[in-house]
Amino acid sequence: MSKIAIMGAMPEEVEPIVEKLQDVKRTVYAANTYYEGTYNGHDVVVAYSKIGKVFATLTATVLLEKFGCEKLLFSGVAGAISDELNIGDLIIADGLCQHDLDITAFGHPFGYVPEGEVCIPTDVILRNVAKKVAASKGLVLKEGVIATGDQFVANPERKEWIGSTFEASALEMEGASVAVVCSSLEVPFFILRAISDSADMDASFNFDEFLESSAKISADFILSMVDAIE
Ligand code: 4EH
Repeated sequence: MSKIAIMGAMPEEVEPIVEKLQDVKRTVYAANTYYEGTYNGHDVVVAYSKIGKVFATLTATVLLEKFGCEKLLFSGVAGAISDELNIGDLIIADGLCQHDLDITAFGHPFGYVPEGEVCIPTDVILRNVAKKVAASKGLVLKEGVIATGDQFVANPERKEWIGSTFEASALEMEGASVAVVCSSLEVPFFILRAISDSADMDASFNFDEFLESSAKISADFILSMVDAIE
């Protein structure tokens, strides 16, 4: 059985997972804390990165390169773009893009830099595991592009622009970093988010109210996925 990394950005996103681990060993490395343990016999390493693309890149890299994880599952919350996503709904990323990456002055599309790609696809096998788990629990899983950027979006115009430019269904601040690290190192990865807000004028208010409950919905699903892998 392979060693699985489970990553979030905020403490609230990983606490429901860390509290279910057995034989936990805590390691401080690169100014962050990593929790190695087992979940129903599966070896896992859990960490939250802190918020944003740079911290997420660091943590994903450490999980793969120092701890030797062979798969990475991200659990957390997101702002909805699609009208079909309500607070508490789960969405899995089929691909991730960086909505704040802009060298359009040189004629490139938004989100693109040379030798990169606008949208990085997630692992199809892990997506299929998620669909099986959802079916067995009678849960609805939405699937779509998730847009990442170093901004908490609380602005209807910005949200619409991200939605139309990248055909994105939801947005957050870490997923594309994980995608860049994992695809570069050829490690299968999966990004799950439960909706905490709609990235509009009420976003910060809704976020504060629903962070904990939505983070828990995502975390519970990720733990069921660990059971279903291999
Ligand atoms: O890790 C960051 C958190 C918000 S910033 C990205 N996460 C939550 C997802 C997310 C999100 N991202 C961008 C949920 N809703 C979002 C939105 N825009 N509307 C944060 C939150 N609380 C305290 C400090 N920073």
